[in-house]
Amino acid sequence: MFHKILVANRGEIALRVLRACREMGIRTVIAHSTADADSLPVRLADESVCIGPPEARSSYLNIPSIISAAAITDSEAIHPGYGLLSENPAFAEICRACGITFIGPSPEAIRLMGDKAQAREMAKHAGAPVVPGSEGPLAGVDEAQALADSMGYPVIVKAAAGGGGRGMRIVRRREDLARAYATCQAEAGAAFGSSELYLERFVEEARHVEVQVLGDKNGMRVHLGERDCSVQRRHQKLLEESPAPALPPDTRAGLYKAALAVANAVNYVSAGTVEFLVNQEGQFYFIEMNTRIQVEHPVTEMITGIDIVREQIRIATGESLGYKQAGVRFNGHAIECRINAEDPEHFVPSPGRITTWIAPGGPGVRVDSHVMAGYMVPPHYDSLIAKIIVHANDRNEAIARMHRALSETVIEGVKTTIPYHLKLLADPAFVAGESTLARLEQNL
Ligand code: MV4
Repeated sequence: MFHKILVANRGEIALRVLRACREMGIRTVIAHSTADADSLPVRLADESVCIGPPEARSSYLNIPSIISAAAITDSEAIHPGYGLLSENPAFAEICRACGITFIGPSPEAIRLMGDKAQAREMAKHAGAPVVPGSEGPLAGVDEAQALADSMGYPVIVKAAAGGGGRGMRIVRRREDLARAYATCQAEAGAAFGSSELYLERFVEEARHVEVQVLGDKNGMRVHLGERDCSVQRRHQKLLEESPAPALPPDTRAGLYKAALAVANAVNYVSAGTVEFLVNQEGQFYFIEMNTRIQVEHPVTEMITGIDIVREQIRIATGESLGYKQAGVRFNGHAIECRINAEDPEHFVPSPGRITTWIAPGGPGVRVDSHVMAGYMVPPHYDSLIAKIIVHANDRNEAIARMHRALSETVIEGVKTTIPYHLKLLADPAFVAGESTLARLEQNL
């Protein structure tokens, strides 16, 4: 087992990784920016190294600084958390070249899945259903036009280097395709340094359902069930739950089989998430694979009792999973609400000082947060300040428990998304388990 791990992240996920290390008897180092010098993760880590100014580009994304911090502290491994450098194949390669273990999948798997057009081909060959669409990247607008005409509208044009909702355009009419193609191409080139595009039939009223997988270095792979993440706004997830409500049993079984087929096809090691769209008929389609720990991992931990961060660390050292699929048991229902320092109506960031912080507690409530009273929410990073996760026997009990937990939470000094969540939990369509991607954006 590792003796010392460097955490190359901030906020609640940095704290989450530190907690796993503590329980495993592993010493910790946190690499942090000047803006986070007084943060809880810095206080709780055994050692800390300041790696640069507030702007992520100069600190949390500064590879030479982070590698130097690992070298001077004798850290054997780096946990990248989510976002930042977590899905950067060059960073994983540099770690490898420097003799530091990157806690995550291989650079090859990250690179392959980072090219969404290639990932789609990969999934198709592995036998996972994909949305009807282009084969690999599009050669040009003429190919896009011909394909869309033959498949029918609406279609969605996506950047191969995008993902997570970035760099995509829905096209509902033939006459809008050429323009959408051109803007998408220009945006992709500017944002990702690659203007490759691919095209899919647009799946209307879909649900976003993802399957958590774990793979060890001996080729053992299991799934940890699914999460429904259909409650989103502008591609930002707001609430996630497991199991997915109202999923037909054969759809669920098909999702698990497809997710494992994709993971097996790339010899996937560590924790990963295979994303699908599920339509109103229960048909499902692979869309992307995320090669990192995800924000919403706690809902899976609550229903399986498996500490996913601990598993990532164990797997990185070469340990075997030590259980088979039948050894993974699912219990009850879990819901996570993301609490952002944002205006709940318009979702614009609301940075500033938190004057009052009363966290919820009691049976079945988990709070993952780096926040405390007096904490200054910096304007430089994403606005997630807490994740409130509840676990209960069934979905209705979990909804009631979440309502109770949010009602006892007091956060003053910044605006938060709590009022949005309280409204959502009382929404009849949500309670009925009928939330789909588009509908919620319209209704709430
Ligand atoms: C789609 C789709 C419908 N059809 N692909 C956006 C995030 C990324 N992971 C995939 N995304 C989508 N891909 C096809 N072929 C719908 C989404 C989607 C979405 C679309 C419109 C409005 C909100 C959305 C939220 C999540 C996903």
